Order: sequence, then C-alpha cells, then structure tokens
Amino acid sequence: MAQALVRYLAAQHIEIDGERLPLFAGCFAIFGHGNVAGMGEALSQQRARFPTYRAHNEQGMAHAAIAYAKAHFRRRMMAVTTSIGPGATNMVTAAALAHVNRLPLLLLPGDVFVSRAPDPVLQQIEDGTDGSVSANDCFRPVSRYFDRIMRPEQLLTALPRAIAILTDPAQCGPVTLALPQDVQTEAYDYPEAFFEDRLVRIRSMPADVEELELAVAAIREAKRPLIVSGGGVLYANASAALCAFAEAFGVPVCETQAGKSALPWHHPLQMGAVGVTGSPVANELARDADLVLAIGTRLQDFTTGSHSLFGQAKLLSINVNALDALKWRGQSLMADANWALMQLNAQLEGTWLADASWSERARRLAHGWRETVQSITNRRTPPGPDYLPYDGEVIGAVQRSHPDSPRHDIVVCAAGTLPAELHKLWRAGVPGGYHMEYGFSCMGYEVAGGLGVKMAHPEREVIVMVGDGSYLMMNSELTTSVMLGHKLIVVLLDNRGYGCINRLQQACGGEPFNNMFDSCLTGPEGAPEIDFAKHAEALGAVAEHVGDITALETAMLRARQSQRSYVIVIDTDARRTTQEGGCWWEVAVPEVSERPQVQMARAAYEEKLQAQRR
Ligand SMILES: Cc1ncc(C[n+]2csc(CCOP(=O)(O)OP(=O)(O)O)c2C)c(N)n1
Ligand SMILES: [Mg+2]
Repeated sequence: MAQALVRYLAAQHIEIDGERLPLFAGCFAIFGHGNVAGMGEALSQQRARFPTYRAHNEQGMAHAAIAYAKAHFRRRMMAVTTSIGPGATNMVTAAALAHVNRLPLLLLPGDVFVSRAPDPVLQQIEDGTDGSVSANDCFRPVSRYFDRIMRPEQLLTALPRAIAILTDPAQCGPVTLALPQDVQTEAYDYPEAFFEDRLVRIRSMPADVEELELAVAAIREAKRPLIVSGGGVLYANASAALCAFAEAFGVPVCETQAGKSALPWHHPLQMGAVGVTGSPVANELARDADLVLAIGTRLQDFTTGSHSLFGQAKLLSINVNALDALKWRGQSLMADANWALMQLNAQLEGTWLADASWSERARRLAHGWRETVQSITNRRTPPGPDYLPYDGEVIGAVQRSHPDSPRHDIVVCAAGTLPAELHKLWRAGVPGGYHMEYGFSCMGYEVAGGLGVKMAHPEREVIVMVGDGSYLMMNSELTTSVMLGHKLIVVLLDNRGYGCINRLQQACGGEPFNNMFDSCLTGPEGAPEIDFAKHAEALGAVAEHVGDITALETAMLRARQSQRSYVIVIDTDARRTTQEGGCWWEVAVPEVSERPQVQMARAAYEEKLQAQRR
C-alpha cells in the first residue's frame, strides 16, 4: 500500500508556464516504528523521482512544506510523513496553520495497527470508550479531508479525493491520510492505470452572469471605491489584472498581509498595507470609501480593524470560497480573482470611473506615504548609552544592502513585532516577494518556512526576519537548510523577550509581567544571556552579532555573498515601533480590576466597541 501511495503521488504532474512538473516536490520525513518499514521502504524505492528530505522537527518540516506551497502560489506542494504518536501530533499545529491559510499540505502520519494484535503499541493512545480512536484523530478538525486507510484498496478512492482537495481553489487546505502501520505493508493488486502519469489542472472559475451584473451595478454607483487585495489575488495570478483594473478606473489598492506584493510598492495607486498593521493612508481611505472591493481575502480582524475600519462603505466580496464571499453581509461575487477582474474590466470599460478627486487624493497620499516610508527606514537612532535600533531601522538596512531588494529578495516572517513593521515598511517589487504567515501567526514558522521558500525559489535571496522568542521556539530547520545547501539569511532581532505581547499587555492596562526576560520568574542567577550567534553557529550556520545599523548593513553584504545559511543577530529596542498608521484591534480588557490602568483601558475598550460594525 505504501509503495502504491508513493508511486501515485510521483505520477501527478502540473503544467506551469508551459512546463510539465511534478505536482509534489517530494516528501519530508522523520521516521519511527510507525512509518520506517512501510513508508520508508516505499520512499526509498522511488527516491530518484520523489525525493525524501530528512528534517529535525515534525512541525518544522510541515511548516517548510506549507511555505513551499505558498511560495508556489499553491501550484506545487509537498507531502510529510511521520511515525505514530508524538511524531504525528507534532504536526497538528502545522495542519491548523495550513487550514487557516488555505494552503495545500499532504500529511501522512503513521497509525496504530488495524489488526489491534499488538495493542497497545508504543505511543498508542488508548481510549476506553472508542476503539477506533488514535492520536491522528486530532487532525480531523484541522484537515480539509481526513481519511484512515484501513484496507489497501481504499487508496483508489482516497488519493483522487486528496488531490482534488489539495488543488481546489476554494477547498484548498491540509489533507490527512492516516496510515496504519500494518496496512502500509499489505499487498493489493492495484489496476496499472491507477499509476499512469496524470496532469492535474487547477480550475479557475469565472463569475456567474447574474451575480456579475449585480456587481457591475454596485460598482457603477460607487464614487470612492477601494480595493482590498488579499492572498487570493496572488494565488489566482491576478496581479496584472489587478493593476489593469486599478489603472483603468482610478481605483486605489491596499493589501492584506497575505495579499501584499500583488502590486509593486511604487505603483501610484498602491496605498500599502491596510488594517491594524496598515499604512495611515490606506486606513484613511478605508474610512472614507463608499465601496470596498474585497478580493480574495478572508477579512480577518487585522484587515477590518475588528470591523471598525471600513466606515459606512458597502462591501463587495470577490472570492472563490462561498463562506468568505458572504462575510459581513457583503454582496458576493463568487469567482477566481483573475476572471472577476477581467470580466468586470470588460463590462465597466468606458462607462465608469472613480471620482477624479478620489483617485487624485489617493495618488497624492500614496506618494506621501512612500516618502514617509523612506524617511522612517532611513532613520537612525542617535548613538548613545541607550542606543538600540528598532525593527523599522533594521528593515531599512536589510533592503539597502541590495540595489534591487524589492525584486530580488523574498522576506519571510510570521509572528511578533515584525509583521506589523514589515507590512507597513517592506518594499515588495514582485508578486511573492513578501511571504508572511499571518493567518495563524505561528511563532516558529519563520526559519522552517524560509527553508520551504528557498526550496521553491533557489535563485532568490530568502531573508528570514525573526524575533528572539520565535527563534527560540523553533530553529532546528536551520540545520536542515545547511544540510540541504538551501542557504537562508536569518536576521534575528533580539529584544530579550516577547516584545509585542509585552506592549499589548500594557496597552490593556496590565503591568509588565511574564513576557520580557526581566519581568519573569527566574532562579537566583536570573535569566540567561543568550548568545544567538554562537547557537546558530553550533547548528552549522555562519553567524555574527552586530552592534548597530551600519554594521548590520555591511554584515548583510557578507551574508549575501555566503553560500551557507547566515544568521545576523542584532539587539533591538523592545519599546519602539513605527507610530504611523495602524488602527484599533479588539482585545478584550477585564471589566473588573483594582488597577486604575485596567479600568481606564476597559473604558476605552467599551468606547471603541461603539464604532464596531455588527
Ligand atoms: C506558537 C505561538 N505561541 C504564542 C503566540 C503569541 N505570541 C505572538 S507574538 C509573541 C512574542 C514573539 O516574541 P519575539 O519573536 O521575540 O518577537 P517580538 O514581539 O519580541 O518582536 C507571542 C508569545 C504565537 N503567535 N504563536
Ligand atoms: Mg523578542
């Protein structure tokens, strides 16, 4: 069964820009008794056409596989296989991440014996109330398709379903096929046709004629339209259509975390990031717009300012997913972003324009914001005893270290202070140049994710930007990057703790508590002084610690020259952030507290709730 499974996966292909490529780049694997004999032998048989990569943490390898698929705009993907028990459950977080971000990932955890003869096997969870439960049931709520292969012939139905979900634009997400270890090894006479080379097509769905007419009518009434461009625009390869639409009708565009880079940073109608981590100009237009064209976005709270941002605007949602398209009582236009934009373009051509004053205001604001970004990222903290740069200055130095960073670099990030700073300040020049995992915002995604991005785009410079907390949570795939020769540049911002949560805590009236090293319980020797450069070096990377922004810039030149993964550590200020932009985000504050700061924060919170659209 395992041999058939791997053979089937290796036979799936996809055509990208006229080139026929394997759909799966291969498989990450960490073996244990639950998969080494069955899956291990099968993978080894097929290793010439279906490579197996050994990783160092199951969650990490799944992150890498997810990032690989995201970097390919969901057109290519990877499988991951583990043993039963801890190996399997280590991947549950990654499955949830793929589920939230709508990214394809094929999970192949080993499972307990179907025969039950040796029960309980090592690592088996025994459930006294349900004989069919195993650790892998944890994957059910975080899989788009779940199956347990109880008999070898079940592959005949399970595998086509798996591929259908993995490549369906609306249903796309993680698929789990749990593989009981005895069934992995069983023989079955599969039909030869099952293993024939197959070309998988990813459907792109045009709009329904009537829904399109209604959308056109809604747009014609708008004077102050604003496009919110989400990840769906990138996955639909709709950047050119987006650009054409914006230019034809004078519609400003702002971008979500998943959508950033669809339009280049210097486009005259590029308003930048929107929402809680948004630019001041995008958020200003969001408040004044009369129509928000939400394209390929899940409209999560960071985009909508917990639904306080979009003033009184009407919402038109273009999405392949019905449940996204109907959010917030919006008018829906179910379609692939590329199709929808082209169809709308054809219908509206010559018959509608955004108000000239609105488009003009947008262009002026966008120009001003570009200049502000320039001055923020060029700012340097005056050297002195308290000198410590902050994230915005670090971003400036990283991008200045290459003459064409916006087109050359791919920045990878997920959690902490950096997502807000990068969303506002990073200049992305080509689609996919900005790789932010902000659906799950999972600490520990960054280094492993960087590896997946580099595997997808070995010709690009992949720059992982990561906080000390996220790095400490998971860094083991740094070793995998060295081992595979997939060089990463990791810029590690050490502010000695969970800076962003520490600030959030205080904004909610709390005292600094349990976030920074200096506000945690410690033993008599206090918190450790962590030498991250030494740590990274010990994992096999080249590493250095730099003292300031100028040193960072020259270290970046060395890092860019390096063949091996290169880690640059810089101490940063945990208090300072970019003040420009942003908007309210709903975080619930206690109704009862003796702290006056909490009482004040609660009053402010209640006031803000009044502005929330329901
Ligand atoms: C797995 C996981 N656990 C907890 C959180 C909540 N969280 C978000 S950011 C953060 C702190 C991140 O610290 P660091 O990486 O050092 O970034 P900083 O905010 O200091 O810049 C925490 C605990 C999370 N996003 N993911
Ligand atoms: Mg930190």
